[in-house]
Amino acid sequence: MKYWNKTYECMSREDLKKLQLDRLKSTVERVYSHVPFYREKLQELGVGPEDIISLDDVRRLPFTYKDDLRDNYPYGLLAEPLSQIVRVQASSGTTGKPVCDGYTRNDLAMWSECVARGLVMAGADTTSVIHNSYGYGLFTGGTGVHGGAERIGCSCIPMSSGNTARQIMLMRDFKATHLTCTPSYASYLGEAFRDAGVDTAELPLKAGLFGAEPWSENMRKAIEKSLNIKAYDIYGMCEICGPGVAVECEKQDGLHFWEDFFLFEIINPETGEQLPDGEIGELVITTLTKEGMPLLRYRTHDLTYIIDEPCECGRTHRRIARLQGRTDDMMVIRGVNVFPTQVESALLDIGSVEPQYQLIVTREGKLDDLEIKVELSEDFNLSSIPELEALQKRMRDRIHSVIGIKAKITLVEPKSLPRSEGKAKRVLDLREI
Ligand code: DLL
Repeated sequence: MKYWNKTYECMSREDLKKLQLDRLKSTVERVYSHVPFYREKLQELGVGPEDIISLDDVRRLPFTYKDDLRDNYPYGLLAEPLSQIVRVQASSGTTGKPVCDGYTRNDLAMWSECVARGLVMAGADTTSVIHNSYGYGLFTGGTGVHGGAERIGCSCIPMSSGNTARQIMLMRDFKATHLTCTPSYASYLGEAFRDAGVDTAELPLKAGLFGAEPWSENMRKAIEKSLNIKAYDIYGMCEICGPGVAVECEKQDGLHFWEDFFLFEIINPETGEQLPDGEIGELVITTLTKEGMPLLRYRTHDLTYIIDEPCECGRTHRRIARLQGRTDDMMVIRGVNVFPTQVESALLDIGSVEPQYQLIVTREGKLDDLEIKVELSEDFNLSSIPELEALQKRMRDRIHSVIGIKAKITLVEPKSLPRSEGKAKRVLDLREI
């Protein structure tokens, strides 16, 4: 088994917890003395740094919400003067003011350590060529993977997103061994290779690290097949550092989150109460070493659960399950909670379609309607009406049994839905509520 940093990745649980407690105490001290926003919040709750005696005391700390970051935009939550901040990045939101983060030199070192651990789990070493198609810019995908790849000493190709024809040419020419991009773009690249008549089995490409948006296990299978690689899940967000907060190991059974740098809790999003391991809820993250913008109990809105079982890979850091969606991208249709990934999984299970779909929600009077547009595979016999109708029926039935809603299934021609180069936009909610 290969590790990037075995001492830390395989540290005993006991030592890891001690380290976490020390780091939690210094984080609380740091924000108490350097960030007026936190000092006020802590004072309101009557909690001081001296009250952190065990890891359970994290529950006494205040939550931090995305709106707190917006209200203190851009530098209000920094715990260091700008002279110590060496980089500022922002979330990928396209409207309004972004949510941003400022990193010190040590923060960037922590971040590249997280990504390096992940890249090594996906088989990377100094001989690897990382074709990095995450966007470079304010979005953390490009620079985040880049930092980890350079840390290891891989050859990193800073492609960024866009210009798909050029991407596939350079992947071949530069002999990429690893691809990093969103899962939706990976699936588009698979299609582009096929259209260009390239047999992906002949490429040196071995693995990919895909994240920044929710994706299903069936999407993983589709990408692994079309690109002939192993596809790993990588998770993170700008407010914490960027990609690498949690990454899958070679067992591909949950994402290890780096407990020497972060404290994870799962809470009931309604009540704020902590939930036991194994129960699904909202992920809340406290940073343990961050200097630039340390965060206490950051409400991610992402839904998952903690897997507290030893992993065969030998790493002692616990895992979270594949992200199930966000509390805010859950659609409520006719009172039923629906996540786009549930629909994705059901559609791909049936086959004969591409991992390209769109959910359109409308409201007629008081009733919601869900239309699912899904693209047929090129090898499907488009001229056979009975086959098309049978496929439509199978999909309608499957969707009904998975989400409990009778959706209208519209099968569309191959390549007719818009492709995404970054985070895919799968839902069009046209209801005026
Ligand atoms: O998406 C950072 C990133 C870049 C992660 C590249 C992985 C790879 P933001 O733009 O701040 O940062 O968006 C963060 O994206 O709260 C999740 O809702 C979602 N997300 C990120 N990774 C995954 C994943 C980057 N693996 C938000 N699965 C997060 C599901 C993900 N959702």
